Amino acid sequence: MATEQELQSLFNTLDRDQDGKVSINELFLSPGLSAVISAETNTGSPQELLVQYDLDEDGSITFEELKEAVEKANNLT
Ligand SMILES: [Ca+2]
Ligand SMILES: [Ca+2]
Repeated sequence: MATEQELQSLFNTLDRDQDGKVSINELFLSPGLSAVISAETNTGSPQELLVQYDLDEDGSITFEELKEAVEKANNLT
């Protein structure tokens, strides 16, 4: 479980180039944080997260997309 604030700080850490999106490469660069994201979204891997929740299919996860994924997994507190 995570709060929106915790998610935001996780997201900001993952977004290394600070373009407002977390790409699959950025997920692979931080395996520990990726594992947290996988757990919070009930997905098995960054690829699965992208397949299921990259709603506009740009290859990156925005904070809105991440939040929705965590909400759908019932892990947002
Ligand atoms: Ca980025
Ligand atoms: Ca996207």
